Amino acid sequence: MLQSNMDYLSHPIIKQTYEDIKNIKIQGATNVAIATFEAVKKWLKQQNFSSIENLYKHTASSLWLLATARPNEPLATNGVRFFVYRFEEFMATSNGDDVTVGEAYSMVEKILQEYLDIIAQSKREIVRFGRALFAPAQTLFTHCHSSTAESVIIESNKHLPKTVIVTETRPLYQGRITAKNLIKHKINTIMIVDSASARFITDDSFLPVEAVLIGADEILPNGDAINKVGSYSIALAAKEGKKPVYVITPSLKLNLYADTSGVKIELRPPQEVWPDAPSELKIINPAFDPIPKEYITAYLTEFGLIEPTKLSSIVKKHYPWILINIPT
Ligand code: RUB
Repeated sequence: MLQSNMDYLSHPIIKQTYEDIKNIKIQGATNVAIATFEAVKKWLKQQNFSSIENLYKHTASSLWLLATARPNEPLATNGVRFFVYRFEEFMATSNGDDVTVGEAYSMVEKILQEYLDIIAQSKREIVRFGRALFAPAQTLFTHCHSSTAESVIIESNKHLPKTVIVTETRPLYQGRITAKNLIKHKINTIMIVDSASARFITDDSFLPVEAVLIGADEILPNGDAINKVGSYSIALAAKEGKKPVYVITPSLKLNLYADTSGVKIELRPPQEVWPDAPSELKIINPAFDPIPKEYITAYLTEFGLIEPTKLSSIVKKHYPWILINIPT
């Protein structure tokens, strides 16, 4: 059903969004999914399709192109599943022959907005649960920039002011985004280099970290999480220091199609690590770390706290369309 070519990249809106996602100008799984759907909404307004089939095929294909610009972003690819499910449902329940292209167009726009609303509603719920859960905490630890974890911290800080330790997050320094946003909300924020994480998490004589809050890019069917590189070391340190690790994320980051035995992790350009490195040097620059479920205390999702091994069945129950296979 999907167009396999990259023709959509000749369109400025799609091209710009694709490049911004690839270059991490659009950063974090939630922002990638939102940008994917917003870009296709804008692109659609400039298109003129003569048939419903073309409208459907090209919308799904351009969504898929942006959703797969980075390989570990199932919040975006699950959105394409939602689109396919809702559009086919619409065509099946309306009498196919009577639907005009204009009506189908409005439906497509409606579905794209529906998915954006699901993302927004999930975040509201996560923040509501997180506010109560972390209200009593005084010192929290976070890594990189997760817009979801950050919102929970900002909201729970309103109840009891907190100190938040943020990693700088080599090589692209996304921790600075978190730090700036926390400071804007007058939160006492301390930045550390990534390699100081274990000490800060385990040594209570310094700043007694009560919980580690991280986001997720991807959730595997077995309950493992994938998040910014460094997350695994942080989770190991948390286990050693007996500190809980909460993965704060919409449940729709579950990737039912991931190969749990050998999950593919995005490899970034070596120049991000060392732009003018000696040519003999080999640099390996993975964007993310898998975090085995044993190191995750719980996922905090729109359904509240969930044990890692239970997440997959809960998601399938609430969003049965997540099982749709997209033929690429
Ligand atoms: C960002 C990152 C974030 C997750 C979750 O990595 O790992 O923790 O994407 O973010 P990158 P959110 O900077 O490479 O995109 O909670 O905003 O979905």
